[in-house]
Amino acid sequence: MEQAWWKEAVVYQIYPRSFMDSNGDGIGDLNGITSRLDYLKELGIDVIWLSPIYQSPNDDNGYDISDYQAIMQEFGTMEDFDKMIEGIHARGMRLMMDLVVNHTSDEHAWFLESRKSKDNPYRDYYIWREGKDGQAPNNWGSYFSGSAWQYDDATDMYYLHLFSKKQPDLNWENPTVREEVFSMMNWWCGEKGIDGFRMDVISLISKRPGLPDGPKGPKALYGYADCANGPRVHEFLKEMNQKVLSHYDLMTVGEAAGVTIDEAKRYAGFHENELNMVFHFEHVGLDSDENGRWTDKRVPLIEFKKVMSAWQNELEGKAWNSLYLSNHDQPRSISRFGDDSPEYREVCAKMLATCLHMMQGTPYVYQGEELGMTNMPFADISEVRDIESINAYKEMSEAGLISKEDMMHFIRLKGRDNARTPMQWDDSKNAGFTTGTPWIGVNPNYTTINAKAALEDKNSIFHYYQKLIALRKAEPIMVYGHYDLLEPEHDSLYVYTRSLDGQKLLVICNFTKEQISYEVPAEFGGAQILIGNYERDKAEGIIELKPYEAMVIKCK
Ligand code: ISL
Ligand code: CA
Repeated sequence: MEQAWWKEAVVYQIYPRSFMDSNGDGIGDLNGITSRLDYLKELGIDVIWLSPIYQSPNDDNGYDISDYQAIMQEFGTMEDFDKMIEGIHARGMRLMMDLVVNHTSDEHAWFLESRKSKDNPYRDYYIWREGKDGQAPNNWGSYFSGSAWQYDDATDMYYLHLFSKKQPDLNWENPTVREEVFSMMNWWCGEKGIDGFRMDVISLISKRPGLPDGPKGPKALYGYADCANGPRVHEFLKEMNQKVLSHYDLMTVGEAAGVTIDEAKRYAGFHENELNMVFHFEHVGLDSDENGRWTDKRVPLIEFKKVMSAWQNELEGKAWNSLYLSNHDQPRSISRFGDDSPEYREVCAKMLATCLHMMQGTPYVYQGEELGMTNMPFADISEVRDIESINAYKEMSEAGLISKEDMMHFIRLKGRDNARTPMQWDDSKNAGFTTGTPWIGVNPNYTTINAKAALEDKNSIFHYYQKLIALRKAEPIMVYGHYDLLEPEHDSLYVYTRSLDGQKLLVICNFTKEQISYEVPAEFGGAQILIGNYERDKAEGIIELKPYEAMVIKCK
């Protein structure tokens, strides 16, 4: 397989609002990030994916952008940005920026113009339609509750917003919109020297002609906005590749809600000239039901293995995988896929990391994951800041679908704010994140779970991640090896092999707190243990796996 730096890299995601506050206003900022670059270097990561830092009224924490070429005042200045990127490059790391171009903020200059009149030159930058019998133009629902259409007085028409009403969708059918986006991207690459883009909901940019009604789910309040993988999305991305991406040495990953394996081969196919990889949502959809993520369903291991293995096997040789268990939109992986009790949190976090990093693809570490940060015990909706959770709490309870008590329970399990509580740096007030009042509450477990404690403990989760990341640099098989699932029907163990040039790795992960016997395949007799989360000297014949034990062994 062809080698590439972005295949060998490990990415670390920073959610800037919650990472490090340098000036005591309770909000993380760019100087805060710059002050912690040595920490990231010590962890060993190669690339930082930075969630949006552009000017924004913050209806959706920066995913609603009002100026793509200015820095959000709360986060600092363009000089702070230049200093930060210089610090990143000086340490041999790279910077991947979030690109949010399915929509802008309703406070973006383009939209302020667009809404003024039907013949405004910017009118066609967005998606405007007449109402139908005094109702919205179609039945689409917004991801953040309610209709996906907002009525606008000025011209007596509706505009489309797949997310909040402060996030109007851009009209990608308009070639001028595409040119604007491409020239902005060229500016960030050419003038500012960034190293890549993570493209927000890029699978949604091409809307189906005629914007037909979507099918209504059993309990859905609105029809499903059937926008994923629209008819022109690949044409648009090929154009973007030709006009922007191919001119630089970039890493690109498309966030692709609704992407299937076959579609991923188009977005990220080695010879498609679109993107390097996509984020799919199949494994993080396994604990959803007809009410979406608002349920206490857990991820069934056998199905998890099936989904992960299908992506591993079917993209092999054709396209590249991204590997993630958490990000700023997902609950904490240790709480969701594992066990965040004090007894098992550490071994379990190491097990999950092993299971993920040993697969084929580029691994993403979300801030705090390397410390085993957990979900937050939100007691009341007033402690929640996320527009998705707040709107769903209201909508589901008012519709009589889920009670307020149950919604709070589900928000504690699945809400996006679980990932957005401040990074836990030390055991001082506010976890060392800020000297002021943090914009969202700090998880009370910061007194034990924090970076300072982790750095002092050579057996910490942090040091385990450090070892895993270093191993990736030493063992090309970890990057390029072929993946095979063993024991597909085992409901407690995840076992797989990787093979490359006559070498073979065996990865064994116990996903339960039970002790489990497992017979190591004979071909691994005398194999060497590369990494594991317990002290162990024997890994052959019948072995007794401890709770959440993980190990990787390598055939000589
Ligand atoms: O997190 C979700 C619930 O599973 C998704 O619906 C999520 O909103 C979707 O993946 C799109 O996410 C991205 O675009 C949103 C923004 O709120 C998210 O933070 C971003 O990652 C709109 O820009
Ligand atoms: Ca600040």
